[in-house]
Amino acid sequence: MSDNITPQDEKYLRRALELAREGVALTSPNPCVGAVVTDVAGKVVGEGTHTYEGKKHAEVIALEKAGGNAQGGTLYLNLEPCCTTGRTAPCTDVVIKSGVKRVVAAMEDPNPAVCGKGFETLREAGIEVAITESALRDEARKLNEAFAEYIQSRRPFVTLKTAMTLDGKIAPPPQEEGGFSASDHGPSGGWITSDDARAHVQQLRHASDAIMVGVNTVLADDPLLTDRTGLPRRRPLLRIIIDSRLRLPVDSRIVKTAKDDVIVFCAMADERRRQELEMRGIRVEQLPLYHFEEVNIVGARPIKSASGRPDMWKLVKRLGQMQITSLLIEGGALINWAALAAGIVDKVFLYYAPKILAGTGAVPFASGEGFLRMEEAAKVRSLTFHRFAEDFAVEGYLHDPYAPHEPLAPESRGPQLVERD
Ligand code: AOF
Ligand code: ZN
Repeated sequence: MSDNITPQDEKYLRRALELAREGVALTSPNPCVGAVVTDVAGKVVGEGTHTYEGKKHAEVIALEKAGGNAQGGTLYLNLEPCCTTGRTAPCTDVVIKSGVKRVVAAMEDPNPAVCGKGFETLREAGIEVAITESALRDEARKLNEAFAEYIQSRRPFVTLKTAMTLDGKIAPPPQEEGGFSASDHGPSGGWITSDDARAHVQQLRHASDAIMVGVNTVLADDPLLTDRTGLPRRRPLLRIIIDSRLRLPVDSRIVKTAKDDVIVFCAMADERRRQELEMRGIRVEQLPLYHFEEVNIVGARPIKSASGRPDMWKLVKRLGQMQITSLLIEGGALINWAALAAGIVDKVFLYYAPKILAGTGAVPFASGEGFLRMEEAAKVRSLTFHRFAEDFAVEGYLHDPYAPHEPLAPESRGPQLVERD
């Protein structure tokens, strides 16, 4: 798009991206945006980071700080300036009035209302616009991938996170029934991955609006599912339990620590159980079941075995209504399969410890029927490898959040639904 980007431009763009990152967990449902303004001599005269509560967009904050010094200068941004009126007036007006002669950005705004029109407005006003093609563009796109999904489809960007052994087991064979012993010692079978890998999971939680597990995970591990980074966040991490028959124990750590941040999705709400949970500040919602017979999607073949399970598409739609832009699924095996089978997973973050559990009794990464033919397997693209002490992780995409897509149309997610007899 633009090759007239100097090393100095890259330096200030990098700074804008750094400022944008300071907004993680403070901007949702808006994007993370950072801005830097330099004067005619190339000296920094203003910086800004957007936060949802602060309302003002990053470029407006930075230009206000720069004042008259912006005249003839350059504005650096990780995201295209908006040209629309939302909670604030169009930023393009403010940019034009500021007198900057150049705008350097890392990417287009995926918001269909902006999407190139912001740059166009600036060009029409005689401002030079440069968009980087360097690795900074990829970094910028990754930073706002949840926003990209949400603003186009009004549903959250879904990341499936699992820690497992090299042979794909998430736990040793389950222990006998008998309730959990609430402990701080980690999951029933012991931690799989190292402290370093688990600290990284906290970063994923920090950057997410919601976290979700199946009730079996609560029964087995009694997790807290909180963001323990200690970093500020605008809204508490919403803790979601998929619990068809409301088996969530009232003495679980999740229930005991609930503060308007726990929601249980059930299929059949036993009135007494519902009241027990609601009395403890937990929201209980009924989630429609997926009915094999009712599905009639052209081009996609529904999964018979998913019939009678919570409808994952209705779930993400509901979360979208709650302005949840990102959802982290943390297991277990049944939920992982339900999410993969439904095709709601956008990205996987799979942590591997150099251990082998073996055995048919150990819990696999995803249970259920699985995809029965190699050509049906979920394809994971654009892989990134991470190293955490002796562990490693693979990050990869099942769907591209930047690909233009229809709002909430499962049929546009590809043939991940497979008919079986
Ligand atoms: C932000 N912060 O720094 C920039 C944004 O409702 P509004 O007025 O806050 O507008 C939100 C839209 O503005 C958002 O969807 C995105 O397209 C654009 N840019 N948003 O929250 C910012 N630059
Ligand atoms: Zn704006």
